[in-house]
Amino acid sequence: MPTSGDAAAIALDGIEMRVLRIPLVSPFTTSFGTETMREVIVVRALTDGADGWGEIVTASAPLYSSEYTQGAWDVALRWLIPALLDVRTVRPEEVAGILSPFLGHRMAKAGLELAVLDAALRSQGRPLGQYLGAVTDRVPSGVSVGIQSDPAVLVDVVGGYLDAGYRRIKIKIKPGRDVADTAAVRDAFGAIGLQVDANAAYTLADADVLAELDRFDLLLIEQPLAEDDLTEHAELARRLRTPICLDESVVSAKAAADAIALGSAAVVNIKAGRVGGYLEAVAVHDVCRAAGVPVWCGGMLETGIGRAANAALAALPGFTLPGDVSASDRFYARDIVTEPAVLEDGYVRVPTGPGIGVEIDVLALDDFTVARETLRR
Ligand code: NPG
Repeated sequence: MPTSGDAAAIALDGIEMRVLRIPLVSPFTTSFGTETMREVIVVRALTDGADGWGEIVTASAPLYSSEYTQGAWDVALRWLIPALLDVRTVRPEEVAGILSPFLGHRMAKAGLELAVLDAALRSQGRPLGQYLGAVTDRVPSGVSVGIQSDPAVLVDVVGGYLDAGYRRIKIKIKPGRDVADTAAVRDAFGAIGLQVDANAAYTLADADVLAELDRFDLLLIEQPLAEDDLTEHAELARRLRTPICLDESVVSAKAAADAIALGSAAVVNIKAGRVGGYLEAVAVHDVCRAAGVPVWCGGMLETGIGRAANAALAALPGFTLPGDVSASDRFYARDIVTEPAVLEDGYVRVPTGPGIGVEIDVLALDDFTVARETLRR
């Protein structure tokens, strides 16, 4: 939990939700599919003072996890928002407890909590980074590179990101597109910071193929096995030299503690959406830090709202590896904030303004909005 004191209580007058569809600058392919469009929910907490903004990072289909945009939309409007409006005067630290009777739906809860947190911190003129416990004013920026048509194209694409200044490369892998892709990037660029992400595409039967990746001196291999394969990840860890990092499996601070105790995770990817909010993300950070397990900040193709909040989170002291906190233009030609995150010497700045520290570009927000609903008290 934040050490520097709780945030203010805010009086919630209502909550607005919008579904946005924002085109990606290039298709993004993972082991579970290709996206050309980001479908995301933007949340606005309406108060008597400053409004607060949050983002629900679900994708349109339940392929990364069980959550998806229309599911989040439904549970938020039907259950989560009414529960918050019923309490009305709420502190950000109370949001998770108010929503806890409703099981799962962590991304939906995280987006709502962020909107309340942003409103509360704006009312106090207090930056999110300071509230969460940030210790730096900029974070090293890594980039996540999707599966390309072949290894030569992958090398071209990675070269472009290295030229732009990214400090760490993560490539997506899947069965049949692993060893050759990784070899091509390692051979082309030498001793860059390189890691791979399987998005749960393998089973323990693939251990021998995954062990072939050991020779590339990767920073880590991310989520090789299924979300609930904790003991299998521990078994795999005994067979690999490459550190195993968990993403999908770590849905809470408790899950992080269990994974560490079992030997399933030597590194943890922290995504606020996946664990139910930025406050739980800090709790995951604290668990990992106490255990000496390095963490880094994952990404869910956030708009400028979540991207600003991720930069603040990634500035906490346990984030000792570069995260997927890339510049906005890695994904978007046009963002929905007035000052999208940019890359400066391979770093992204932690916003210093109140709350998430960025302002909404209302025209862009309206242009990308495909659905909109407001619940009021
Ligand atoms: O930089 O925001 C980013 C994307 C990072 O690769 C990334 N995200 O599995 O971590 C992941 C992956 C992802 C993308 C997950 C889309 C879910 C949806």
